[in-house]
Amino acid sequence: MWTKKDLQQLIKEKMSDYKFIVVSNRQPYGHLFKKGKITHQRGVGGVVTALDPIMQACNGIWVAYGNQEADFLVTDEKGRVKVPPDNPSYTLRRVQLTKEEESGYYYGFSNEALWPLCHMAFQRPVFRNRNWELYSNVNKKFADAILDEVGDGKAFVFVQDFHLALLPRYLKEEAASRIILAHFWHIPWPNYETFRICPQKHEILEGLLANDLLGFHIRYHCDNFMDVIAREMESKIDKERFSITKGDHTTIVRPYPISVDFKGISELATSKEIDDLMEYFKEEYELSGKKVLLSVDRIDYTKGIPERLNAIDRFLDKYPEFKEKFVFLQMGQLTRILLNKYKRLNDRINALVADINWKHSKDGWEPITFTRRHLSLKELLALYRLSDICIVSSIHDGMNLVAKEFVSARTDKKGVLMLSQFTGASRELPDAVLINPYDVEQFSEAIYQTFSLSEGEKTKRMTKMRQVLKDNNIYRWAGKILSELLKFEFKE
Ligand code: GDG
Repeated sequence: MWTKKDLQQLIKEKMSDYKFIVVSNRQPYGHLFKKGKITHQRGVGGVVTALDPIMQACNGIWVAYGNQEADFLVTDEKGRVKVPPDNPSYTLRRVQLTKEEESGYYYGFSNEALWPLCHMAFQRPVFRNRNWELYSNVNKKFADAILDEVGDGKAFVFVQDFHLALLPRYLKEEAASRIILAHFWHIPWPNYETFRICPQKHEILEGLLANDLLGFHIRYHCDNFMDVIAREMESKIDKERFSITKGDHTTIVRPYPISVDFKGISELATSKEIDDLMEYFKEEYELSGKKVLLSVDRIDYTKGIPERLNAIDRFLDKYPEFKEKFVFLQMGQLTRILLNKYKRLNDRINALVADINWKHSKDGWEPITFTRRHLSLKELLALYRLSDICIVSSIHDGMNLVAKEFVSARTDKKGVLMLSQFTGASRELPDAVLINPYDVEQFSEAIYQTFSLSEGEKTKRMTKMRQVLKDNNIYRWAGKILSELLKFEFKE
């Protein structure tokens, strides 16, 4: 089993002669104002959890977009600041973007073009030339910052996600012999029929083929990528090694299912503070004596929120005897709200919740409680622990970490996970109750069946899922990628 220590050891032993640079859109720490004073906040999510300890162990450099209000008040003239702020041990180099750059690169090309293109969620991608220009410029800005950090030395660079598809090529064009590159694509990779509509498809593929190692969550996304390359690019594909050679450069393509800090979550979830928070939520949401169904997502059209609400509606149509017996808590954080599609989705969810609650309400009881706010990690864990059923109904999701966090938090081996078959996580967690969010009949029947599972069956399923996540934790994800990356040798 991989641990935080194993990872730190690996990096210390093998990386000492070289620089190690992580690149992502989102930064591991942000600086902001609170009551007039500058304070800091740690980024959430698996990538920060896994890579922050590595960076601390190897004195690395993390390059990311500085998007918080006080970010550049604490850096040097190059945008550098030592982090973690409470125990400085590595360098965060912030890239500064103008409002226009943020709009075109982040909201525009990343989230209006690539996000819907890769998710195949029946949302039409929008390709605007100006957004593409800004996406390319920002990728160059990231490349300049990295090249400045590499200087005359040699570096292993680990790039995150779809915001930075062109970056690998820009780096290799300038310093091919001094940089070894891995890139992890956190969202699905679509099939050829879908990808071919992208006007900038060749530039994107060329960008990604500059990597030495390219990772996706699951084999299916690797297969899709290889197939797109076979049809779009002049290259040599080795299906046994899972590699692509274009010119004199070879890229290895591999699946690495991302995960969560199973041990860390398990321990935190059983603390006294979480018990107190559970009591607080039970009172706040009037949960006593009722079964609790829970969903936690960013409000995004890929997460299948309307589909889930419709399934609850259908379930109550068919089984009205469940009225007053449960509460469905939908926790949702607003994201990308500047984009019209997200505004419309939010309006649609509000309307659906109002309609369904009106239709099924009884003696002051309403089936859905919709809360739109950011939760602290501890609040999140308390909600995972107090719920009977956690529903993840994405219509497409690279992995889905909510599902894995829920299982990790259930040290009591109780609770049932209902999981969309279109999430990467469903490949590793067949003991969840699998659902098709497009099929309202199947989905609503699955809710009924989940209510009827025996305690023994629930424990059996949860025990199996916990074993899977214990072995396949976030440190394994990072360890596997970095071990592979370290096999590459610098060209003389
Ligand atoms: C992308 C891919 C892939 C949510 N609300 C709160 C909160 N969260 C946290 C969850 C979870 C994370 O956000 C969401 O992760 P997901 O994996 O579910 O989804 P995406 O954001 O779409 O992530 C996805 C992932 O990248 C990693 O590769 O799994 O498929 O789409 O950790 O807990 N956390 C807190 N408060 C909230 O209110 N603290």
